Parts: sequence; C-alpha cells; structure tokens
Amino acid sequence: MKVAEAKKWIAQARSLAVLTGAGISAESGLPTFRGPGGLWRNFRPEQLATPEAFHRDPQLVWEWYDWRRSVHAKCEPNAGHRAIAELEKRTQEFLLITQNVDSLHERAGSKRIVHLHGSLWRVRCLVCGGEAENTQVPLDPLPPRCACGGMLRPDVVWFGEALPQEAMERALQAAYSADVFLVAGTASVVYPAAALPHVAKQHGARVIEVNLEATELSAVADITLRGKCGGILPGLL
Ligand code: BV8
Ligand code: ZN
Repeated sequence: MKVAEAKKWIAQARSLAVLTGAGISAESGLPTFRGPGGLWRNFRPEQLATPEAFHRDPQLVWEWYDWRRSVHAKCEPNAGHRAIAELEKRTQEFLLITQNVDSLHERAGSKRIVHLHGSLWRVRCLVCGGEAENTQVPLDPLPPRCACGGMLRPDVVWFGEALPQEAMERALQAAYSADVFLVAGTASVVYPAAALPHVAKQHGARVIEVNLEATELSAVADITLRGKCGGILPGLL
C-alpha cells in the first residue's frame, strides 16, 4: 500500500525536506490561491500580488492583505501542520520549506522552517527599508505608516520579485541532501519553489506528493497520495 511505503521511506530517512503550499492551510479555513475562495472582490491573487498593483493602488492591495490577516487571525493550525512539526522532532536532518505567508506552521510547533515568500505578519518601509513585525488587525491607519513617515508594504514576495536569498539557499541545500522530499498542498506551478522537488530528485531523493488532485509534479513523484493533508500527513508518522 502506497501509504505504508511512504511511511517506511520517511521513517528511514536520515535527511527529510518538506515543501508546503496553500493547500496545507485550507483545512484551517484559509482560502488557497487557485482554488475556490481564492477570489477577493473578483480579483485573482496574481492581479494583486504584484509590485505594479501596489504601485497603482496601494490602498486596494492593503485592503486585500488586511482581509487575509483578519481571516488568518481566526484560524488554528490543523492536523497536517502538527504532523509536520512531529516529523521534524523525529528526523535527524530536517527542513520545512513553506510558500505560505501564514504563521500556522510556527504555531503548530515547527522550528526548522524557511518562508520562501515572506510573511503576512511582517511589513517593510518603502522609504527607509526598515522591517518589522506588525500583527495589528484591522490595520489602522490603512495603508500603515513607518515611524519615518514612509509607506509600509507587506514583507511578502510578489510575482516578479526575487525570493529572499538566504531562504532560497537553505532550501536548495535541503533539496541537495534530502533522502526524502515530501511535497504537501501545493499546485507546484509557482517558480522557483516548484523547482525544488526536481532538484531533490536529481540528487537522489525520493519524492512523495500529498494533494487533493493531480499536479504538474505528480508524474515526477515516486509516490502520490491523493487526499487531504489533514487526513494523510498524520498517517505518515
Ligand atoms: C521570480 C506571496 C524572478 C504573496 C506568492 C512562466 C513560467 C514559469 C515561471 C514564471 C512564468 N511567468 C512568471 C514566472 C515567475 C513566477 C511564477 O512562477 N508564476 C507562475 C504563476 C507561473 N514566479 C515569480 O514571479 C517569483 N519570482 O521568479 O522572480 C526574479 C529573479 C531575480 C530578480 C528579480 C526577479 C515569485 C513567486 C512568489 C509569488 N508570491 N505569494 C502572497 O501570498 O500574497 S505565490 C503564491 O502561490 C503563494 O505563496 C502560494 O503559496 C504560492 C503557490 O501556490 P500554492 O501554494 O500551490 O497554492 P494553490 O492555491 O495554487 O494550490 C493549492 C494546492 O493545494 C492545489 O494543488 C490543491 O489541490 C491543494 N489542496 C487544497 N486543499 C488541500 C490541498 N491538498 C491537500 N489537502 C487539502 N486540504
Ligand atoms: Zn521608514
């Protein structure tokens, strides 16, 4: 049975890397990017998560992030987040690489984690470049202002923007050394994050995919487990 096989590979792994996407937070109530509920005031995320959209209408983009922060503030980590935090405790060499900008992995207990696309709860000043945590819900004023008077932006990676160097370096190192690369809850369409499982496979890792549906990665994965993260991931412990 594929789950038993996947469970054995994970238990025997000396080095395990996990890549997660919006699908792992869906069962916590956070809308995914491309699934149902991903729309906001009839905008697609790709239309709002860009520097151009922010430059054109910072108020609109901040209203979208303010809404996402308010939804997130009511969410709890789910069994999928907790299973990954447990896997970390059991594995000698472990890294969780998340594309998500929510903090549900940390709240579930994950420690060895990198955020490839930034965080909903961090802001950066367009003028002085200062970065800070900001957990105010709702935001007031909106757009939020820096002490220096400059306008703040969400400290997330928008389409067309480079990923944080250090996070990407750590993710690549983990992909090179992983015996098992577990990919959960991502459509595997956003690059360069989606390239990581391919890099891992080229370096000898076995790739396991957990997703509700088939994705761009499914043909490459050694095992694809079809179903919900919250149901499947605990079964891999
Ligand atoms: C860059 C932060 C260059 C903001 C995000 C053409 C071809 C290839 C690449 C490109 C191209 N055109 C443009 C590009 C590059 C572009 C890209 O990849 N575009 C895609 C759309 C084609 N990438 C970029 O622009 C990146 N930057 O390349 O820079 C550069 C280099 C140097 C110098 C300057 C520039 C930046 C990408 C990061 C964008 N920011 N988010 C924010 O969140 O507000 S991306 C966004 O998508 C989120 O981070 C999200 O996590 C991520 C990936 O989406 P998923 O996580 O996969 O979510 P999705 O909804 O799509 O899918 C959910 C999945 O879960 C589904 O498969 C579903 O079946 C499954 N699921 C749902 N529920 C469950 C479940 N599975 C299990 N259980 C469940 N319960
Ligand atoms: Zn400032």
